[in-house]
Amino acid sequence: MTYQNYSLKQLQQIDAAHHLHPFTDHKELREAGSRMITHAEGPFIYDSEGTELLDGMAGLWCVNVGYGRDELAEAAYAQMKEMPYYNSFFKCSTPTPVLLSKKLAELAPRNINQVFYGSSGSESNDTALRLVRHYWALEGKPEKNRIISRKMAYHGSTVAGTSLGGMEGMHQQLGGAVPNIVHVMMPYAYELALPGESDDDFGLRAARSVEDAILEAGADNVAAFIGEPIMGAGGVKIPPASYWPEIQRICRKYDVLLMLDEVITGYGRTGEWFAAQTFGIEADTITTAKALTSGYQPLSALLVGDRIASTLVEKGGEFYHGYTYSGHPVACAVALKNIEIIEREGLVERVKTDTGPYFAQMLKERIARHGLVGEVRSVGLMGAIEIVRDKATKERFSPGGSAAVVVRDHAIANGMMMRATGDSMILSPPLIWTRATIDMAGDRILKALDLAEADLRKA
Ligand code: PXG
Repeated sequence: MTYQNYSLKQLQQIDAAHHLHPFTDHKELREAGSRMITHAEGPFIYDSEGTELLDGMAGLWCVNVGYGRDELAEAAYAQMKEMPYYNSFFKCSTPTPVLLSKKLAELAPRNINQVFYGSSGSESNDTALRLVRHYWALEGKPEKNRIISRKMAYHGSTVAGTSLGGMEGMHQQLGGAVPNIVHVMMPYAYELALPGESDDDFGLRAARSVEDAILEAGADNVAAFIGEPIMGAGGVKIPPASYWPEIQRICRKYDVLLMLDEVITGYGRTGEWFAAQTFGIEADTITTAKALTSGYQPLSALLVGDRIASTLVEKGGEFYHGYTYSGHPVACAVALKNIEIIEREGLVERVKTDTGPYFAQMLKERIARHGLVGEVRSVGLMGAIEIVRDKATKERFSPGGSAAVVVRDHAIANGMMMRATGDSMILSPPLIWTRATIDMAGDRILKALDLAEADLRKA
């Protein structure tokens, strides 16, 4: 790389002149200049000025084995030398996606034994949407094609991903969504439970909004329900324990397929390989991406349950769908090595029995006591801190969620990279975090909260 020949200022100018960024207000970016992340090691990222930041977001929910893994670079290099690319169309295959598929079938819940590859979570959700509608058409029920999703869901940024998702701002910029997708309430008790309603009662009520949507459309018109086991980009919204079993019951009762989006929760984040296992959900499709390669290569895998797969194989003929890079050999080689590392280092088990509980304890015993914090919540190494003006009444500073941005900016200035979404501060760190890393994160977050409180209460 020759970027060292450029000053930060020059890079920022070129960035502003030529590079349109995802989810970015470009006018603001041009005024501020982008932060140039230039290297990373273990749990830390570094910017061009040498500033060290503890990466509380594992990149963007993906770098589960942490940075600087030579083994992953070597796996990519070896595969590129041997065979950089060949497609998996037209009855061809290459060995790495074959072996990865076997591995994923072993790790996935028992009813899942087939994999369809893409290069992003959005692509694989597009595949999932097409597949479930195609399934019902093949079963002679083409009208059974409505999908039920949830407000605030994030399922990606393509037209299909945005349509499946429930982000209002994204829909406003879409100019017409994929038809026949409806959105029901999210299972977020802290904000939506009625006074006196228990979390479990609220969870049942939230699940029954899915039943209401099925009854309204008629079960013969509903193909599937799609949901993230824990809503990620929507603010790490963890459903009450009653929610998923009730969703499962409703889907079975009305013969509605269950699509899980585990792009964030897959590959160890919740202390099991998949959150389907954490919550005991039996799904017909599971979308995965991100941590499949720990972000070292773009790769997604739609895990397809036996019910859909057998219809596709037996009745489907040719499925007119696929991507040039479906089953890309280099990405699949990196995924295989990444899974080997996760297994060898026992990272999933460690999240379940050690770091996950310790992370929860840090949030509960240190962060939740802070005057700005209305609620903390976590499963495994995925958590959120809710910022409020008043702990007792849950009053927010302002409706737009600008208070969390103040906290985030102080966090970054104090060596802690984390996200703000609405008034939720988000944590989704690499699974290599130890108790010591969690302590360090706790110190930095507390400092950021103190500084933010001084700003926010003064304003
Ligand atoms: N489903 C879920 C649950 C996701 O979180 C996607 C699908 C789409 O994946 P791709 O690979 O197409 O981006 C995601 C992605 C954020 C943020 O701000 C979250 C995602 C992507 C970008 C930003 O939290 N999740």
